[in-house]
Amino acid sequence: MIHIKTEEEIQLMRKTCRLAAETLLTIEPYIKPGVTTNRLNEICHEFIVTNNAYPSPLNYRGFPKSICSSVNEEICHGIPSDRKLRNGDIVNLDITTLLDGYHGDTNRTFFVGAPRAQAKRLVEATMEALRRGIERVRPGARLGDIGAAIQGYVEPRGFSVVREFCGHGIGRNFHEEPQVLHFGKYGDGIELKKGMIFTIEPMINAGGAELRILPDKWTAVTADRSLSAQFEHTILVSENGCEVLTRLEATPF
Ligand code: EYF
Ligand code: CO
Ligand code: CO
Repeated sequence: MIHIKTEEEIQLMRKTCRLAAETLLTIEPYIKPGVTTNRLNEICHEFIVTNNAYPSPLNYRGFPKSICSSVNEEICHGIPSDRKLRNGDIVNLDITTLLDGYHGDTNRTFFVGAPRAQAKRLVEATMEALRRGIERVRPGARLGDIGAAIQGYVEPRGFSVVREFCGHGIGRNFHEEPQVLHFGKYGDGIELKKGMIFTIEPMINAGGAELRILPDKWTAVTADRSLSAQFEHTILVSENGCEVLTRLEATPF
């Protein structure tokens, strides 16, 4: 069952989503060659708990850290570690906050130092794919419209859409119905209704779509070890369109 949020719940979702977005903004200046992903995890953890919230990934289904950090060929659910980021890497930081009983979820892929041309193309295409998915969200549209817009943008550019992970409803639970696929056909799937809240979080690979899970049992990587990028927002279906709850005025996307 898809939960339609009340006005009171929407207010609480706005607060937790703003905090998740502010965490991403706060961490950005620390993303430099030489920093470890453990240090980025610590800074995000401190910021979240200082704001009276809890980092939702920590202990979620046994996940050991407060954020996910996925570098280069890592698609998602990378575990922060003592790995030092290097000039030319790309790193996705995925932040989810639990504030006053509600979860807000957002992520973005950052350049570490100077990006290589292929990484820049992939990251910019992934950001644009999310923007095109969001553009489809309004009452009366279908879930398939979102996936079709994303797939239709990235595949002609030679990139591929990861199939195994999807966006999700969110609210009192980190993961709720519906599942939001990042591929599909226009007109397919359930109809979007005012008051639904879900994430869109396309994972786009520079090579093939296939993935492997590393022996740590969490980290998904591209099977061909090509680069992978991701961006995520939490979205409210509003009267005439949508409200991107994790977008800040200061954030360029
Ligand atoms: C097979 C986890 C469970 N799952 C999802 C648990 O929606 C997310 N990000 O946008 C999201 C974040 C995390 C997450 C962090 C930990 N988990 C990971 C991998 C497999 C799995 O169960
Ligand atoms: Co996320
Ligand atoms: Co998510």
